[in-house]
Amino acid sequence: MSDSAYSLFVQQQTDRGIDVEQVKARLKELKVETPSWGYGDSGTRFKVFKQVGVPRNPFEKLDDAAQVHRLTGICPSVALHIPWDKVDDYDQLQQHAASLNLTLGAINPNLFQDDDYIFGSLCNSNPAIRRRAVEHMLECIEIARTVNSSIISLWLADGTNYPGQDSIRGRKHRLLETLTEVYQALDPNMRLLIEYKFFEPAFYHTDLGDWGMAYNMALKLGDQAQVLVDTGHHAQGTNVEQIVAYLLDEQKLGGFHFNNRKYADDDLIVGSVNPYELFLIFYQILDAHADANKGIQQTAENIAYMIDQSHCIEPKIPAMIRSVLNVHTQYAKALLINLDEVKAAQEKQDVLGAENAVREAFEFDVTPLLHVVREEMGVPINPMRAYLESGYADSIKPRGKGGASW
Ligand code: RM4
Ligand code: MN
Ligand code: MN
Repeated sequence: MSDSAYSLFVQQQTDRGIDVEQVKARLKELKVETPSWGYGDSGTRFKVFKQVGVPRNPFEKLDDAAQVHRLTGICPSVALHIPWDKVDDYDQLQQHAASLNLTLGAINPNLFQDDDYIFGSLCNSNPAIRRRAVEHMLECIEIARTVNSSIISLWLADGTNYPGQDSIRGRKHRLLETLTEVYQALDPNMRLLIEYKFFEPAFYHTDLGDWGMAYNMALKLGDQAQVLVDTGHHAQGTNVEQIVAYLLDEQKLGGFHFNNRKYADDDLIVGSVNPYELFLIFYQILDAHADANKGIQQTAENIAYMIDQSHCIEPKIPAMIRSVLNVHTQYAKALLINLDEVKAAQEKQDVLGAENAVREAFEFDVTPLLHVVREEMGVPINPMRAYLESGYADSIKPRGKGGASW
């Protein structure tokens, strides 16, 4: 990247009233957690295509995640899914992470792959099965304690397939009861992030079907419970940015699962289908960050950015790098929005002026900026190329085929 491209960029942004040094600082501070399961084999309900070199255990998943962090500099933590990442000794797993310059992040309970859960887990009408589900959540809290993680990230697959199959209200009551027990077991530094999704695996109703249901549950539980927005978990056309803004304003937005969708819960590479949506999400976050209300500001600051991605056909490590780079790029663009200019246009009810002030930032090429940021962070200016040239993909081939999969 030529110095002149960067100088031109700085000049341009300074003229627009943007403090580039501040933008750089924000870009260096961003942290995006990658999911352990994104490194394993995954697929659709039709087929899991096995790839060569896929990690055979959680330790190797961390080895791969470490590559992503080494090259991008912004992915220092890895989310675990239990029991997919169950090990005998979590201290050992944490030490392995530390040796790779990583920490262990959100603990994701799995309440959907046990035969007992055919009619649900925390909402099941059978108290013995509800008990089992609560015990699993408590086990996850214990694991979080051991590995020094402060986030329990719950996605609940519960629901029904047919009208009348179970009492929707009854299930709602059971959920509040079971989650209350879970909530009470949290340490004071822990957060329970509640994720919603409108369908699948249940097809008639889902017990946490949308953000309002997750919000209501989080509100009833208390301050340590917040909503997690998985960007792929909305019906076609949903305005995800509005949900983000609303939850921020209520100080109930806890985190994200970034991915992209075209049709369903596709778990595609972040920003691959709709980068503008990602940009607009960051716009709402930055707007909340600049709010005079301290609580809203802090909520925006404490958002846990996580990727939830599954790779059916693409090589996993570069796909994850691509997602991380796309997040960084859209965040960089959003940081170029002149919020004062937007506000001034809003005050004049200048529709086109306001829209322009937002979109204009999206249209800048932030490549020179990101190159300088990476240079200063001591990571390769082109992490993808660096990965492809590193020989790492060859080095993991001896792992063979048939590694970890869900
Ligand atoms: C779900 C949801 C969860 C993730 C699982 C694998 O659809 O997005 O967050 O843990 O998939
Ligand atoms: Mn998710
Ligand atoms: Mn999902």
